[in-house]
Amino acid sequence: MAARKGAAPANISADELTKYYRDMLLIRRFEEKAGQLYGMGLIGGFCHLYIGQEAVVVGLEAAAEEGDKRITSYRDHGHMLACGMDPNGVMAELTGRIGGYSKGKGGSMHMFSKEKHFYGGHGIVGAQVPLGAGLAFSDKYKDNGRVTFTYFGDGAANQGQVYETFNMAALWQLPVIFVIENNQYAMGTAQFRSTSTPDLHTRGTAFGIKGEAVDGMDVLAVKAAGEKAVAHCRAGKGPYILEIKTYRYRGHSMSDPAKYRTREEVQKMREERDPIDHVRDLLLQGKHATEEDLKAIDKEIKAVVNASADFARESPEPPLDELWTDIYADA
Ligand SMILES: Cc1ncc(C[n+]2csc(CCOP(=O)(O)OP(=O)(O)O)c2C)c(N)n1
Ligand SMILES: [Mg+2]
Repeated sequence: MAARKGAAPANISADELTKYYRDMLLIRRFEEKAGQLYGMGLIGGFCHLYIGQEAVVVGLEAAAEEGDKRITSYRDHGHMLACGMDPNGVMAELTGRIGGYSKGKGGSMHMFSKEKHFYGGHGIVGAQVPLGAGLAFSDKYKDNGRVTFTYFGDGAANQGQVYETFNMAALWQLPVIFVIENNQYAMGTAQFRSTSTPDLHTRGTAFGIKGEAVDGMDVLAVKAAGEKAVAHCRAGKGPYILEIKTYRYRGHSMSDPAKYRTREEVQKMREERDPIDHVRDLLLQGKHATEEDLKAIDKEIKAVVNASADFARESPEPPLDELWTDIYADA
Protein backbone atom coordinates (compact mmCIF):
# COMPACT_ATOMS: atom_id res chain seq x y z
CA MET A 1 0.00 0.00 0.00
CA ALA A 2 1.37 3.38 -0.97
CA ALA A 3 2.20 6.00 1.63
CA ARG A 4 -0.31 8.83 1.80
CA LYS A 5 0.69 12.44 2.10
CA GLY A 6 -0.57 15.83 1.00
CA ALA A 7 -3.89 17.41 0.26
CA ALA A 8 -7.18 15.85 -0.79
CA PRO A 9 -7.94 15.76 -4.53
CA ALA A 10 -9.65 18.92 -5.78
CA ASN A 11 -12.88 17.11 -6.64
CA ILE A 12 -13.52 16.18 -2.98
CA SER A 13 -15.29 18.90 -1.01
CA ALA A 14 -14.76 19.77 2.65
CA ASP A 15 -18.31 18.60 3.37
CA GLU A 16 -17.64 15.20 1.85
CA LEU A 17 -14.39 14.76 3.76
CA THR A 18 -16.11 15.77 6.98
CA LYS A 19 -18.88 13.27 6.34
CA TYR A 20 -16.39 10.42 5.81
CA TYR A 21 -14.57 11.43 8.99
CA ARG A 22 -17.82 11.45 10.94
CA ASP A 23 -19.09 8.16 9.47
CA MET A 24 -15.83 6.31 10.13
CA LEU A 25 -15.55 7.72 13.63
CA LEU A 26 -19.09 6.60 14.43
CA ILE A 27 -18.17 3.02 13.50
CA ARG A 28 -14.90 3.17 15.49
CA ARG A 29 -16.51 4.54 18.66
CA PHE A 30 -19.54 2.29 18.36
CA GLU A 31 -17.30 -0.77 18.09
CA GLU A 32 -15.20 0.35 21.04
CA LYS A 33 -18.38 0.68 23.08
CA ALA A 34 -19.58 -2.74 21.92
CA GLY A 35 -16.23 -4.15 23.07
CA GLN A 36 -16.77 -2.57 26.49
CA LEU A 37 -20.31 -3.89 26.82
CA TYR A 38 -19.06 -7.34 25.83
CA GLY A 39 -16.43 -7.13 28.56
CA MET A 40 -19.16 -6.26 31.05
CA GLY A 41 -21.11 -9.37 30.09
CA LEU A 42 -23.92 -7.41 28.45
CA ILE A 43 -23.39 -8.97 25.01
CA GLY A 44 -23.81 -12.71 24.68
CA GLY A 45 -22.78 -14.95 21.81
CA PHE A 46 -20.44 -13.90 19.05
CA CYS A 47 -19.24 -10.37 18.43
CA HIS A 48 -16.79 -9.54 15.62
CA LEU A 49 -15.50 -5.98 15.63
CA TYR A 50 -14.76 -3.97 12.47
CA ILE A 51 -12.19 -1.57 13.94
CA GLY A 52 -9.54 -0.73 11.32
CA GLN A 53 -11.74 -1.54 8.32
CA GLU A 54 -13.99 1.55 8.48
CA ALA A 55 -12.85 3.09 5.18
CA VAL A 56 -14.16 0.09 3.24
CA VAL A 57 -17.84 0.51 3.99
CA VAL A 58 -17.76 4.31 4.24
CA GLY A 59 -15.98 4.59 0.85
CA LEU A 60 -18.37 2.19 -0.86
CA GLU A 61 -21.47 3.76 0.65
CA ALA A 62 -20.24 7.05 -0.82
CA ALA A 63 -20.46 5.36 -4.23
CA ALA A 64 -23.94 3.87 -3.64
CA GLU A 65 -27.34 5.33 -4.43
CA GLU A 66 -30.71 4.99 -2.76
CA GLY A 67 -32.11 1.53 -3.42
CA ASP A 68 -28.75 -0.23 -3.85
CA LYS A 69 -28.43 -3.32 -1.68
CA ARG A 70 -25.77 -4.68 0.63
CA ILE A 71 -25.15 -8.06 2.23
CA THR A 72 -22.21 -9.19 4.32
CA SER A 73 -20.76 -11.66 6.83
CA TYR A 74 -20.86 -11.69 10.64
CA ARG A 75 -18.45 -8.70 10.86
CA ASP A 76 -21.39 -6.50 10.10
CA HIS A 77 -21.88 -3.59 12.52
CA GLY A 78 -19.92 -1.16 10.36
CA HIS A 79 -21.97 -2.00 7.27
CA MET A 80 -25.18 -1.34 9.14
CA LEU A 81 -24.08 2.01 10.52
CA ALA A 82 -22.61 3.09 7.17
CA CYS A 83 -25.89 2.49 5.33
CA GLY A 84 -27.77 4.57 7.87
CA MET A 85 -29.25 1.99 10.23
CA ASP A 86 -29.99 3.31 13.71
CA PRO A 87 -27.13 2.82 16.24
CA ASN A 88 -29.77 2.34 18.99
CA GLY A 89 -31.33 -0.60 17.16
CA VAL A 90 -27.95 -2.18 16.45
CA MET A 91 -26.67 -1.83 20.03
CA ALA A 92 -29.96 -3.13 21.45
CA GLU A 93 -29.69 -6.17 19.18
CA LEU A 94 -26.11 -6.81 20.31
CA THR A 95 -27.34 -6.87 23.90
CA GLY A 96 -30.32 -9.11 23.08
CA ARG A 97 -33.05 -6.54 23.77
CA ILE A 98 -36.51 -6.12 22.29
CA GLY A 99 -35.54 -2.71 20.87
CA GLY A 100 -32.99 -4.39 18.58
CA TYR A 101 -33.32 -4.87 14.83
CA SER A 102 -34.23 -8.55 15.31
CA LYS A 103 -36.10 -7.95 18.59
CA GLY A 104 -33.07 -9.26 20.47
CA LYS A 105 -33.35 -12.70 18.91
CA GLY A 106 -30.57 -12.44 16.34
CA GLY A 107 -27.62 -10.78 18.02
CA SER A 108 -24.49 -9.42 16.40
CA MET A 109 -24.50 -11.61 13.30
CA HIS A 110 -28.18 -11.51 12.37
CA MET A 111 -29.65 -8.11 11.67
CA PHE A 112 -31.58 -6.89 8.64
CA SER A 113 -33.21 -3.69 7.42
CA LYS A 114 -35.55 -3.74 4.48
CA GLU A 115 -35.78 0.04 4.67
CA LYS A 116 -32.00 0.44 4.23
CA HIS A 117 -31.70 -2.55 1.88
CA PHE A 118 -29.36 -4.35 4.28
CA TYR A 119 -29.76 -8.11 3.93
CA GLY A 120 -27.62 -9.29 6.86
CA GLY A 121 -25.42 -10.45 8.77
CA HIS A 122 -24.49 -14.11 7.86
CA GLY A 123 -22.54 -16.43 10.16
CA ILE A 124 -21.71 -19.16 7.67
CA VAL A 125 -18.52 -18.16 5.88
CA GLY A 126 -19.30 -17.38 2.23
CA ALA A 127 -23.04 -18.04 2.51
CA GLN A 128 -23.93 -14.46 1.68
CA VAL A 129 -22.14 -14.59 -1.68
CA PRO A 130 -24.80 -16.59 -3.60
CA LEU A 131 -27.49 -14.68 -1.73
CA GLY A 132 -25.95 -11.41 -2.94
CA ALA A 133 -26.04 -12.67 -6.52
CA GLY A 134 -29.70 -13.60 -5.94
CA LEU A 135 -30.49 -10.05 -4.85
CA ALA A 136 -28.78 -8.77 -7.99
CA PHE A 137 -30.74 -11.31 -10.07
CA SER A 138 -33.99 -9.85 -8.78
CA ASP A 139 -32.82 -6.33 -9.71
CA LYS A 140 -31.79 -7.46 -13.17
CA TYR A 141 -35.17 -9.12 -13.61
CA LYS A 142 -36.96 -5.95 -12.55
CA ASP A 143 -34.58 -3.88 -14.68
CA ASN A 144 -34.47 -1.23 -11.93
CA GLY A 145 -30.84 -0.11 -12.28
CA ARG A 146 -29.90 -1.16 -8.75
CA VAL A 147 -26.57 -2.66 -7.70
CA THR A 148 -25.81 -5.12 -4.88
CA PHE A 149 -22.65 -4.87 -2.78
CA THR A 150 -21.77 -8.41 -1.72
CA TYR A 151 -19.04 -8.31 0.93
CA PHE A 152 -16.90 -11.27 2.02
CA GLY A 153 -13.48 -11.92 3.49
CA ASP A 154 -10.16 -13.23 2.18
CA GLY A 155 -10.89 -16.55 3.91
CA ALA A 156 -14.33 -16.80 2.34
CA ALA A 157 -12.74 -16.15 -1.06
CA ASN A 158 -11.45 -19.75 -1.00
CA GLN A 159 -14.95 -21.21 -0.74
CA GLY A 160 -16.40 -23.29 -3.57
CA GLN A 161 -19.77 -21.56 -3.58
CA VAL A 162 -18.03 -18.28 -4.40
CA TYR A 163 -16.94 -19.69 -7.77
CA GLU A 164 -20.31 -21.21 -8.59
CA THR A 165 -21.69 -17.74 -7.92
CA PHE A 166 -19.05 -16.04 -10.08
CA ASN A 167 -20.01 -18.32 -12.96
CA MET A 168 -23.71 -17.57 -12.75
CA ALA A 169 -23.23 -13.86 -12.08
CA ALA A 170 -21.05 -13.56 -15.18
CA LEU A 171 -23.29 -15.78 -17.31
CA TRP A 172 -26.34 -13.68 -16.45
CA GLN A 173 -24.44 -10.38 -16.29
CA LEU A 174 -25.79 -9.61 -12.84
CA PRO A 175 -25.31 -6.13 -11.34
CA VAL A 176 -23.31 -7.32 -8.34
CA ILE A 177 -20.07 -5.97 -6.90
CA PHE A 178 -18.13 -8.68 -5.12
CA VAL A 179 -16.26 -6.84 -2.39
CA ILE A 180 -13.46 -8.93 -0.94
CA GLU A 181 -12.45 -7.32 2.34
CA ASN A 182 -8.91 -8.65 2.47
CA ASN A 183 -7.87 -8.00 6.07
CA GLN A 184 -5.05 -10.54 5.63
CA TYR A 185 -6.38 -13.04 8.15
CA ALA A 186 -9.12 -15.64 8.38
CA MET A 187 -9.44 -16.16 12.13
CA GLY A 188 -5.83 -17.03 13.05
CA THR A 189 -4.73 -18.02 9.54
CA ALA A 190 -2.65 -15.52 7.58
CA GLN A 191 -3.52 -15.28 3.91
CA PHE A 192 -0.13 -16.60 2.76
CA ARG A 193 -0.73 -19.82 4.72
CA SER A 194 -4.09 -20.56 3.13
CA THR A 195 -4.16 -19.04 -0.31
CA SER A 196 -2.28 -20.21 -3.40
CA THR A 197 -2.25 -16.84 -5.15
CA PRO A 198 -2.33 -13.63 -3.13
CA ASP A 199 -4.12 -11.54 -5.77
CA LEU A 200 -7.76 -12.16 -4.96
CA HIS A 201 -8.95 -9.54 -7.45
CA THR A 202 -7.83 -11.86 -10.27
CA ARG A 203 -10.06 -14.67 -9.03
CA GLY A 204 -12.80 -13.77 -11.53
CA THR A 205 -10.53 -14.02 -14.58
CA ALA A 206 -11.66 -17.54 -15.47
CA PHE A 207 -15.25 -16.27 -15.56
CA GLY A 208 -14.52 -13.05 -17.44
CA ILE A 209 -15.10 -10.87 -14.37
CA LYS A 210 -12.97 -7.75 -14.09
CA GLY A 211 -11.36 -7.00 -10.77
CA GLU A 212 -8.99 -4.60 -9.13
CA ALA A 213 -7.09 -4.18 -5.88
CA VAL A 214 -7.82 -1.10 -3.78
CA ASP A 215 -6.10 0.54 -0.81
CA GLY A 216 -8.71 -0.04 1.88
CA MET A 217 -7.08 2.30 4.38
CA ASP A 218 -7.80 5.26 2.09
CA VAL A 219 -11.49 6.13 1.97
CA LEU A 220 -11.06 8.26 -1.15
CA ALA A 221 -9.41 5.40 -3.06
CA VAL A 222 -12.25 3.09 -2.00
CA LYS A 223 -14.87 5.62 -3.10
CA ALA A 224 -13.20 6.08 -6.51
CA ALA A 225 -12.97 2.32 -7.08
CA GLY A 226 -16.56 1.91 -5.90
CA GLU A 227 -17.80 4.51 -8.38
CA LYS A 228 -16.03 2.70 -11.20
CA ALA A 229 -17.51 -0.65 -10.21
CA VAL A 230 -21.00 0.82 -9.77
CA ALA A 231 -20.83 2.47 -13.22
CA HIS A 232 -19.78 -0.88 -14.73
CA CYS A 233 -22.74 -2.68 -13.14
CA ARG A 234 -25.30 0.02 -13.93
CA ALA A 235 -24.17 0.02 -17.57
CA GLY A 236 -25.29 -3.61 -17.76
CA LYS A 237 -21.77 -5.00 -18.05
CA GLY A 238 -22.23 -7.59 -15.32
CA PRO A 239 -20.36 -8.25 -12.09
CA TYR A 240 -17.16 -6.61 -10.83
CA ILE A 241 -14.65 -7.63 -8.15
CA LEU A 242 -13.05 -5.18 -5.73
CA GLU A 243 -10.33 -6.66 -3.55
CA ILE A 244 -10.03 -4.08 -0.80
CA LYS A 245 -6.83 -4.41 1.16
CA THR A 246 -7.59 -3.59 4.74
CA TYR A 247 -6.65 -4.64 8.28
CA ARG A 248 -8.51 -5.48 11.45
CA TYR A 249 -6.94 -4.13 14.63
CA ARG A 250 -8.85 -6.31 17.06
CA GLY A 251 -9.08 -10.07 17.33
CA HIS A 252 -11.17 -12.16 14.96
CA SER A 253 -13.94 -12.20 17.55
CA MET A 254 -13.97 -11.28 21.23
CA SER A 255 -12.20 -14.52 22.05
CA ASP A 256 -8.94 -14.56 20.12
CA PRO A 257 -5.61 -15.75 21.52
CA ALA A 258 -3.79 -13.23 19.21
CA LYS A 259 -0.85 -15.59 18.75
CA TYR A 260 -0.78 -15.46 14.96
CA ARG A 261 0.64 -11.94 14.57
CA THR A 262 2.87 -9.62 16.55
CA ARG A 263 1.74 -6.61 18.53
CA GLU A 264 4.25 -4.61 16.50
CA GLU A 265 2.50 -5.51 13.25
CA VAL A 266 -0.81 -4.18 14.57
CA GLN A 267 0.82 -1.12 16.11
CA LYS A 268 2.56 -0.23 12.85
CA MET A 269 -0.74 -0.34 10.94
CA ARG A 270 -2.49 1.79 13.54
CA GLU A 271 0.26 4.38 13.53
CA GLU A 272 1.02 4.57 9.85
CA ARG A 273 -2.12 3.55 8.01
CA ASP A 274 -5.12 4.42 10.12
CA PRO A 275 -8.01 5.43 7.81
CA ILE A 276 -9.52 7.93 10.25
CA ASP A 277 -6.21 9.67 10.96
CA HIS A 278 -5.74 9.90 7.20
CA VAL A 279 -8.93 11.92 6.70
CA ARG A 280 -8.25 13.92 9.84
CA ASP A 281 -4.88 14.95 8.33
CA LEU A 282 -6.52 15.86 5.02
CA LEU A 283 -9.07 18.02 6.83
CA LEU A 284 -6.46 19.82 8.91
CA GLN A 285 -3.78 20.18 6.23
CA GLY A 286 -6.30 21.44 3.70
CA LYS A 287 -7.63 23.89 6.31
CA HIS A 288 -11.12 22.42 5.86
CA ALA A 289 -11.46 22.04 9.62
CA THR A 290 -9.78 23.19 12.82
CA GLU A 291 -8.83 21.03 15.81
CA GLU A 292 -11.87 22.56 17.55
CA ASP A 293 -14.21 21.52 14.72
CA LEU A 294 -12.94 17.94 14.96
CA LYS A 295 -13.24 17.93 18.74
CA ALA A 296 -16.87 19.01 18.37
CA ILE A 297 -17.51 16.10 15.96
CA ASP A 298 -15.81 13.67 18.38
CA LYS A 299 -18.08 14.90 21.15
CA GLU A 300 -21.18 14.59 19.01
CA ILE A 301 -20.28 11.01 18.01
CA LYS A 302 -19.54 10.04 21.60
CA ALA A 303 -23.00 11.31 22.58
CA VAL A 304 -24.69 9.22 19.85
CA VAL A 305 -22.78 6.09 20.91
CA ASN A 306 -23.44 6.61 24.63
CA ALA A 307 -27.12 7.15 23.85
CA SER A 308 -27.18 3.83 21.96
CA ALA A 309 -25.69 2.03 24.97
CA ASP A 310 -28.25 3.67 27.28
CA PHE A 311 -31.07 2.77 24.91
CA ALA A 312 -29.83 -0.85 24.81
CA ARG A 313 -29.60 -1.17 28.59
CA GLU A 314 -33.03 0.34 29.12
CA SER A 315 -34.71 -1.81 26.50
CA PRO A 316 -36.19 -4.99 28.07
CA GLU A 317 -35.30 -8.52 27.03
CA PRO A 318 -37.84 -10.06 24.62
CA PRO A 319 -40.77 -11.74 26.38
CA LEU A 320 -40.99 -15.53 26.19
CA ASP A 321 -43.83 -15.56 23.63
CA GLU A 322 -41.47 -13.89 21.12
CA LEU A 323 -39.91 -17.36 20.80
CA TRP A 324 -42.75 -18.29 18.46
CA THR A 325 -42.75 -15.23 16.20
CA ASP A 326 -40.69 -14.29 13.12
CA ILE A 327 -39.99 -17.91 12.23
CA TYR A 328 -41.72 -18.01 8.85
CA ALA A 329 -42.50 -15.10 6.54
CA ASP A 330 -46.15 -14.12 6.41
CA ALA A 331 -47.62 -15.39 3.16
C1 LIG B 1 -18.63 -22.63 6.51
C2 LIG B 1 -17.89 -22.12 7.71
N1 LIG B 1 -16.67 -22.62 7.99
C3 LIG B 1 -15.99 -22.18 9.06
C4 LIG B 1 -16.52 -21.22 9.88
C5 LIG B 1 -15.72 -20.68 11.05
N2 LIG B 1 -15.21 -19.34 10.71
C6 LIG B 1 -15.83 -18.25 11.13
S1 LIG B 1 -15.09 -16.85 10.57
C7 LIG B 1 -13.90 -17.72 9.78
C8 LIG B 1 -12.81 -16.99 9.04
C9 LIG B 1 -13.27 -16.19 7.86
O1 LIG B 1 -12.29 -15.25 7.49
P1 LIG B 1 -12.51 -14.15 6.41
O2 LIG B 1 -13.39 -14.64 5.33
O3 LIG B 1 -11.18 -13.65 6.01
O4 LIG B 1 -13.33 -12.99 7.16
P2 LIG B 1 -12.90 -12.04 8.37
O5 LIG B 1 -13.30 -12.74 9.64
O6 LIG B 1 -11.45 -11.80 8.28
O7 LIG B 1 -13.71 -10.80 8.22
C10 LIG B 1 -14.09 -19.09 9.96
C11 LIG B 1 -13.20 -20.11 9.40
C12 LIG B 1 -17.81 -20.71 9.57
N3 LIG B 1 -18.40 -19.78 10.30
N4 LIG B 1 -18.46 -21.17 8.46
MG1 LIG C 1 -10.15 -11.98 6.64
